[in-house]
Amino acid sequence: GFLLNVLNHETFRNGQCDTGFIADNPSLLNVRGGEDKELKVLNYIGNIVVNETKGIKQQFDVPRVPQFQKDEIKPGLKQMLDEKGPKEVSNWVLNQKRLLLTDTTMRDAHQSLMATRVRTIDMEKIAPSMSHLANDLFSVEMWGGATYDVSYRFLKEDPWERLKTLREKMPNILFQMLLRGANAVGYKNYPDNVIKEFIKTSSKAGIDVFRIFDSLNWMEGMEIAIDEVLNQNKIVEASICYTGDILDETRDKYSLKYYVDLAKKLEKRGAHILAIKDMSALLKPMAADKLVRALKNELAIPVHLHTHDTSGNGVVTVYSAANAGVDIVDTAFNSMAGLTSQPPLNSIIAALNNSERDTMLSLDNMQQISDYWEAVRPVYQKFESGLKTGTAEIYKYEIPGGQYSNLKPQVESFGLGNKFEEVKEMFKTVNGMLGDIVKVTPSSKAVGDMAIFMVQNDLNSENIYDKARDMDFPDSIVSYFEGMMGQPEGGFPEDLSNLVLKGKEPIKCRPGELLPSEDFEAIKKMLREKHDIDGTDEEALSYALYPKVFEDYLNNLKNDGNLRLMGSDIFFHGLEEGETCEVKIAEGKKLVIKLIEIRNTSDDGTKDLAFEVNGNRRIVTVKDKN
Ligand code: 3PY
Ligand code: ZN
Repeated sequence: GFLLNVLNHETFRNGQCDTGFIADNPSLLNVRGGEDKELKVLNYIGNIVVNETKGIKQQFDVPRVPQFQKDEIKPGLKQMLDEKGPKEVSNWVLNQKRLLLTDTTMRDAHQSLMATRVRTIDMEKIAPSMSHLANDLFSVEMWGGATYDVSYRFLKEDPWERLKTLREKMPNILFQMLLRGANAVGYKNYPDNVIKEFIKTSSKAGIDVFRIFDSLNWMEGMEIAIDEVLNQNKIVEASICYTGDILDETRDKYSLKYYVDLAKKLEKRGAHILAIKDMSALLKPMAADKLVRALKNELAIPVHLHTHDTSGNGVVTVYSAANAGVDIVDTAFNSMAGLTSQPPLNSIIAALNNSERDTMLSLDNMQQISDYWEAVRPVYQKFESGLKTGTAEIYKYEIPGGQYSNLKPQVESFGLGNKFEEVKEMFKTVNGMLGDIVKVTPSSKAVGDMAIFMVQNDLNSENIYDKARDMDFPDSIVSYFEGMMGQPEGGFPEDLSNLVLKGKEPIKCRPGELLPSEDFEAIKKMLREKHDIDGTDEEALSYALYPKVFEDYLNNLKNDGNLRLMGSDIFFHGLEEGETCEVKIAEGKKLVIKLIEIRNTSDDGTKDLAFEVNGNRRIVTVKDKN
């Protein structure tokens, strides 16, 4: 086995093998070669124990999966959509008196609370219960936004597998995703054929409702996506991204009229539902009343409110919108709600009981699902932002919920850990320098990157024009000024544009018109030859969207094996001495693993760990990186 491993190794076949080769590739010592899933699992756990937890582990409760009567799954809105099409669903929504709810727990809630780290395994366990107990939800938002990238990059799992697994286990509820218009699920514009292929393939895999937005509220940035969702006969939920404050008459760039005009354009273009996307929780309760009434007056399609609870005013905003006639609102199960996440689903159900907008959802059923997530959440503690209360400062800073939980670690990663306050202040300053723009992925990332850059280099809105003349700006802000994120309301400020672009001309058209089409057949061929995978539509798309992230993921799979069925407590926290766990390595295949002993570090900087696996003793040697 060992020799075969060596002979088959790419480096060896390429003739680049030297004496350090085997030491650098300890996986070659897996006597059962690539098939030794068992050793891969032990290596993975060993590395977490030695290099992250040092063997210290908090105990976690086992989340209780709610019970339900195992009767037939009731057909839901998903069946209505499949049988009768999107218009019928949108008309049905308009005819409801009750307030309809979307649950965002599997997407925005964890994106905004714990940096998007929730793994598929924790979602799929609760999915059948959702299908039985929560089938009166309007939809479940469970895909898109940052989940696609994070899934590959940090969780080492396949987002397509997540989508298809959940689809199978929740066949009656509408699946909703967040699509960043021409930026798809990425941070830059992609060629038109990538956007179309992405929508086609994700429709096939199970997405029903596409919430489409443009990070600058630029109509042209949404059109390709809208047309393709229409083409697929799925629900187009087109968004107006809310910024500023329509109640503040001194700040009139984003007025009520601005939003209503954009909403009417989107309806005319074919939207089945209009989303108010309040990504930064800036929509105050009275503003929600004003905006929803105006939209309900002017539009013939349902209005779906998306907001966050960062300010602590989220429930009041939802209540106010409900009172003004909003059709659907985004919420998250209580244990995953509040702060930078969505307002709390269970509380809203209770608040509206026996009122005209009674949601008709069962509080008892919903409580059981909330309890499940409450037990899941502590495993992800290390990804939480530390924010403990709502903050009214969000009205000043205008930082999106999904960005807030990421900005702090991002600031820390630049060695500016003590300067989070300065960076937030600078975020506001940069927004002013850009002429007050809509800030949501990716424009919000450009503002955040620029803020960090300015704090890092002691720049301010005055000295920058002189001091930064010869500096290279962050890629995202360069791309913003090049026009590669689209055109902002009111255009680009000239001085800053000249400073950042250093003479380069920005584009005025849609970036998609300039970007050459992606050659999917060539990508598939490359993937088959280089990585020995099937080269499916999904894989080709992942490469087209995130070439490096996807190839790193594929290479990681070869080294670590597929760990997606490993429980998250083990995946993130390993084991402690004496602890036993079960690890599923494939459907129906389980390892019972006990960590017997962590031995001292040897002179060569490695540590031996003694395990017992299904009754057999195994020693694993791990490099101690400390
Ligand atoms: C995303 O684009 O991921 C967002 O959640 C924006 O609000
Ligand atoms: Zn959001």
